[in-house]
Amino acid sequence: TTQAPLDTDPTLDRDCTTLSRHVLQQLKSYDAAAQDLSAIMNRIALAGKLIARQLSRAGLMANVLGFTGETNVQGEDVKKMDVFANEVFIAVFKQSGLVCRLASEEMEKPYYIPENCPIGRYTLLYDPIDGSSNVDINLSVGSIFSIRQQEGDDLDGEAKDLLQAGRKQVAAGYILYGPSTMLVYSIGQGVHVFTLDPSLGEFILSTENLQIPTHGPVYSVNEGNFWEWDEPFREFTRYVHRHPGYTARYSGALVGDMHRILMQGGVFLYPGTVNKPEGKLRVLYESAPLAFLVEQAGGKASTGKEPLLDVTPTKLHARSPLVIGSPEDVALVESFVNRPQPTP
Ligand code: P6P
Repeated sequence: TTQAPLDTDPTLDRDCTTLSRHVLQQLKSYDAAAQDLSAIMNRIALAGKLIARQLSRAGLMANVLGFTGETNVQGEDVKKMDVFANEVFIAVFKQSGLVCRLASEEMEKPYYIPENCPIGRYTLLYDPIDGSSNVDINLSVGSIFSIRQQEGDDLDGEAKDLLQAGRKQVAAGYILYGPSTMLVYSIGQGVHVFTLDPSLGEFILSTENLQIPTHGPVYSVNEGNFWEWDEPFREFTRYVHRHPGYTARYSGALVGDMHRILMQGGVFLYPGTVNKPEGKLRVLYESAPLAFLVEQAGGKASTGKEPLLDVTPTKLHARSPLVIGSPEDVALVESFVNRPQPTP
């Protein structure tokens, strides 16, 4: 991990690395593909700034807090902020000519941008506001994004070409709306953290080549579901209860819980349950982008049984169990899952 010099103070006109410049530096190229990716990351940063601004005023504006009264394709109650954030991503990409489709948790089918968008452009998969129930109690929430190369012409509108394993992602990351707004991304060359400087309206590089600790003290899981889990996950939880080196942290919002694990080490789990063996988190725009990022930071991500990035979803909103974080801690969870189970 390379901590950007603390004296990087833009007002002193020192060398502050912006996101678009960083992407081009990473790619060591200024060709069209590099320019496109840099421009896409810039658009994502713009979406993040617009969402951060709306969140900062949530308590003061009627159309930000609370529910819309509708339910989304997942059957979940839709928050006003979910709708706003989803529309922000569409708006910032609509005229960009950079992406051909956007697919999100809030839309049953992808949003198409047919004009000036030849085959071979990009597709954006995203969760516009993950953990939106935290908005009403002023706790951290996040946006998660995954960028893929569009393949095929998808005439039937079923977006089957999106049903690819996570290893095919071109870029992925998240925006964390916390005490400060941070954008964490990777284009396959390490993980880099940008902090929004509101006085500049720019995301400035704050940590380059972030590496997750090989082991950490945090385990992050909703133990309220304990009795619905398969036995191996219960066994893992009993193990950490008995070992003083672990501490439980769980905010109910994936991005904040994931960022803690990335910075301090440990493991986040959302196991399957008896009623929902595939778990709750969606592969394409929650687990896979985070798995891409964590592997780039030297961590691991799996379903408990197989690497998460090898999972090929069968439908747009497919879910999978998730075990993600420090390599040693993910391996510990997997050791419980892969133990020979006593025959019933
Ligand atoms: P539970 C938020 O709804 C979310 O999708 C993730 O952000 C979070 O990790 C998870 O669900 C929380 O789910 O069942 O623990 O409330």
